[in-house]
Amino acid sequence: MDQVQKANSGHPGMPMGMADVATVLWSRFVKYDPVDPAWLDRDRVVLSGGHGSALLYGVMLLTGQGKAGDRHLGPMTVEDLQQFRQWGSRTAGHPEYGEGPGVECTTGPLGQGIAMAVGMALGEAHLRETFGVEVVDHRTYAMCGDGDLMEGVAMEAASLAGHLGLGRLVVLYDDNGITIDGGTQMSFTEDTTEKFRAMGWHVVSVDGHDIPAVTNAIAVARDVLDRPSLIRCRTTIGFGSPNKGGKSAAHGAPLGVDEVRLTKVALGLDPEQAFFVDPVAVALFRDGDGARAEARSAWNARLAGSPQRTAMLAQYSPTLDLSGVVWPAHAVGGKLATRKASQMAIQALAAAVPGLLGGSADLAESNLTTIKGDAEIQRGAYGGRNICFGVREHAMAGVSNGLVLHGGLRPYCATFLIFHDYHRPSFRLSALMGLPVVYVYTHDSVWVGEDGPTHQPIETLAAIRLVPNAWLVRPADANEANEAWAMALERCDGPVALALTRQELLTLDRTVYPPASSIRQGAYVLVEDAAATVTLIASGSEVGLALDARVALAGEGIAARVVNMACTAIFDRQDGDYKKAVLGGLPRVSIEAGVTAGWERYVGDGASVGIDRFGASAPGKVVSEKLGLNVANVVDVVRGVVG
Ligand SMILES: Cc1ncc(C[n+]2csc(CCOP(=O)(O)OP(=O)(O)O)c2C)c(N)n1
Repeated sequence: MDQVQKANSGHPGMPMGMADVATVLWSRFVKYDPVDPAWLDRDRVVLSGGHGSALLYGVMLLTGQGKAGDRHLGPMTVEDLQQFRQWGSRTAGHPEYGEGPGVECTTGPLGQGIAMAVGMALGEAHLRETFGVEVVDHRTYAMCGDGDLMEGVAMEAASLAGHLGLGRLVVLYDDNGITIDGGTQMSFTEDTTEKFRAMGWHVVSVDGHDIPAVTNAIAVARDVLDRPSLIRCRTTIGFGSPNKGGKSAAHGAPLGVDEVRLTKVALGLDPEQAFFVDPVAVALFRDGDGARAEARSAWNARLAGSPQRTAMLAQYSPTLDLSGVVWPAHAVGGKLATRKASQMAIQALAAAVPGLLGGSADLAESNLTTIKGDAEIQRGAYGGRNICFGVREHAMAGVSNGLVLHGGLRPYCATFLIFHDYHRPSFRLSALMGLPVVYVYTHDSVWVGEDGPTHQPIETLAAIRLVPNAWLVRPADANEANEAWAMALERCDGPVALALTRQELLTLDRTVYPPASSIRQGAYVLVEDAAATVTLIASGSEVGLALDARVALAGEGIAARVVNMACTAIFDRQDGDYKKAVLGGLPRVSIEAGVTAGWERYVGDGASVGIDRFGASAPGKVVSEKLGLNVANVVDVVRGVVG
């Protein structure tokens, strides 16, 4: 409460209500190494209700965990707590991944933490089966509130965790009956116990302020290994506060100086002292440090003796060596959908990258993402690399974030491009945390065809490009699809979205055009022409259209250059000279099967051929023709620009 009071901003209620549970959890159960918060075999603890961050920072202070001298993972100090929510501090309003020990992921958007915890538990199960329980032997805990359990993403993830029987996942639910607007009777009255049981979970209910009861519940949950566990901890929000305890008033505003004083008195604390760290509390947390150090050295010894040691440590390396990949070769003149080329690339990569795993939200047959010859991950058999996410796009992305956060794994997840919107909040977190999740988006334009406007992405490419630190790569042919995959797996600091076609694209002749690897610069000049009076800029499937339009324009005496803009985010980062050389000084026309918004940045006073309306149900070729993605329209627009 002192953190929140000093910052004059934040959420005291949940930290005070869950302090008892957190104390039991960390002091009695969580496996961690005090000197190395990044120890591979530590238990993961996710604070899904990120608004309760003050609790996590307080616990970290008491555990004393931290890597000395490390700006990000150095031990939490009282000064850190005093800087709660201030510019440049490690104690942000909501926990931010990499900022401080014990922050396993960024949380705050409710429900995401549950999905990430499921991903971590799945990652642990997979790696345990791969490398053996001697070296992979940890658990995942999550703390959540009513808000988390109301969110759809958490329900998708809980359903998947129940289906998979992730027994080493234990969720501690702060069942305080309070959210911001008041009591949960206003909006959340289902039987959570029965709901989770129906999803295949072990569920118990305890008084969250009864230390022995909480201890027993966690101990029992740890022994239930065939199902995830939900422990409903009945708590009082703002516990100890005489006037605000149990009320939504404690949720999201400082208690106030007077109420802090009254609360301290009620809890038997000295009201004159702020940020008081009770040595008794410190001892409670640190008494077990000797045993913790022993556990860590025993693990070290087991790892040293394990035949899997080299392979395991290699798999945990954040950078991937793709030099051994035997890429599929695509001959000139062939025609291949880039989703099909991606399927071939996945097989090649899976043979060389053991940490690669992933799947689709029930569209594996369309996204073409299955690793052939590898097993499906199912209940009790986690060693395979094909994940059946079911129709759960949102949890799929959250779980993939959790898989990366766990370490040792490079996940991809797949759906139609149009359903990016179904998991955009998790995609945003991939970008915010800098996690290299690969998003495989097929059916990337109105060429989807007969399924109609519900399935035809129009604004989606532009929407993805708006997310900071995300790369959207739209390869123009099969060889560029190989490059796009290589870019995706070589990236270590953020997500890569691959936009791939359902329809076939001509494989470009690289003896005529620059190599496919040129897309690594984001954009490149595909066709230079000294006589040109216009530059056509296209992405993905529209590169072929630009080339066709160039031929037609030549017939009218208009010479055109063609630029392939595969990834605007990477192009934007190139130096000014390169950008100038690519864009050139001529009038410019962009061509992309999506909204024209965003392209003004590249065409300036030029023009954009695109689709600024929803699509229509008809064969793909017909839809794209009717909506102006055809040679005649491009020629018309160019004529308008070059006069
Ligand atoms: C996706 C999302 N929607 C809304 C919010 C805003 N919000 C933060 S906390 C909260 C209420 C959460 O209630 P509960 O989980 O019961 O937390 P408690 O009141 O017990 O602290 C809301 C609506 C959010 N952080 N994330």
